[in-house]
Amino acid sequence: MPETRLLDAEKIRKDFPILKRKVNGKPLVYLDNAATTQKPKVVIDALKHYYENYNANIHRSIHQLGEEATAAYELAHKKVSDFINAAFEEVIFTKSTTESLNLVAYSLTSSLKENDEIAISQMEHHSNFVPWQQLALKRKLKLKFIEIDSKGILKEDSIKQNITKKTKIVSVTHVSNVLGTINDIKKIGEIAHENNAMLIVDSAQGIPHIPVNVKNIDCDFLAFSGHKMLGPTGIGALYGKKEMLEKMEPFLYGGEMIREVTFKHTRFNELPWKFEAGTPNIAQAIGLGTAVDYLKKIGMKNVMQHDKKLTEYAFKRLSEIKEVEIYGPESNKRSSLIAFNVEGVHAHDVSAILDSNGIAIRAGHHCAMPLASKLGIAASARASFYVYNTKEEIDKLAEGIFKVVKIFNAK
Ligand code: C6P
Repeated sequence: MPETRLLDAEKIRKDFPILKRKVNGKPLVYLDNAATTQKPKVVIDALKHYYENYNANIHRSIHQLGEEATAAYELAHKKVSDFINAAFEEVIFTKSTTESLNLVAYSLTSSLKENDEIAISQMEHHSNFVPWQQLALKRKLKLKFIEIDSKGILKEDSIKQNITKKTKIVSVTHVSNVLGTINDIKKIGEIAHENNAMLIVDSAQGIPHIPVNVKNIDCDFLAFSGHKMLGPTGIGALYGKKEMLEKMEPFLYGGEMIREVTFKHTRFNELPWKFEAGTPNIAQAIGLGTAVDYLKKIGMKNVMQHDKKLTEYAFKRLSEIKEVEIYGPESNKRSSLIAFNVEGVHAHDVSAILDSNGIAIRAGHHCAMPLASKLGIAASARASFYVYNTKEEIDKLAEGIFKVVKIFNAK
């Protein structure tokens, strides 16, 4: 299908069985897509079809079912690597972004020495924060933080100050799951590479909404989760440049990741299997491949345009409510989510009242506690959008927030 076709959210909604349900007697308005997205019927069917027709372990059994499962699993690998313009051997399936980032952090441990520096940013999710913090503590490394400005954008001078010749690793989020900020990862990568540091990108909130070409970004590693891009839970991926992955130690040892084992030594398998020890999440991988097909059919440029338009509209509607404080940059500099607070009302109460109206959002620290402390808040409410959301749903969100203001008589 050509990329120029406009995205028809009403038509897309019909592919998602869950969107027909009611919550608290009201039609479900699902605006918690940054936490996880809903699944189209084709993805649900792919899982069912695998279990009902060719459930078997992969890369082991020579029988018919084993051959079919192996072929489907490898096809899913190909679809995901093509989706981000990577080579087949450069994409490792993991269970999530979290596991992907931990894999890199553990596997790079032996290449780091005391006083080496790692630069992350103040807006990182715990998944791209705690692994580096713990690694720094264990190996006596220095962890540096690229600062954000008052609009929630990474400060250019702080990027330059914190990435120096001492820096070995720069690991930043593509899109903040709280501020919505889209970071210029290509530019950060250029600065990292000028200093001989590697760039790791947490694209958990990027890939679902923005066309990603790893060769163009020139990142060394990039992590993402299937469940935030219409795929099942339990499947994620790590892209790594081939030369990097070849040098790296395996993260897990066991079956599948070996070529030969003797009583004395082990020879590891070729990429990407060297990093996929044990029986993988086969059904989930196949489901992710189907989700990628679905997104490609819509066209990622259309996805991005739709999400951008909705976010701009939501930003405008929420900005009209004087009791609402929005965190992060202007709508044209952010991806498809808006975190906010209603004056005098705890975010959990905002969420509970919206839920009673069938509207699902997230409230809390969003697994980014250092960022919350930087913003001077304990929690925020967050609405996040995807391909099946409509302007009418944003209007319902705005009406719901007006109700919150009325109930709490916030000033
Ligand atoms: N953020 C949110 O509601 P996992 O849980 O491994 O699939 O993804 C982790 C992760 C990493 N980085 C970013 C930027 C993320 O947003 C997330 C997941 C969800 O914001 C759940 S905490």
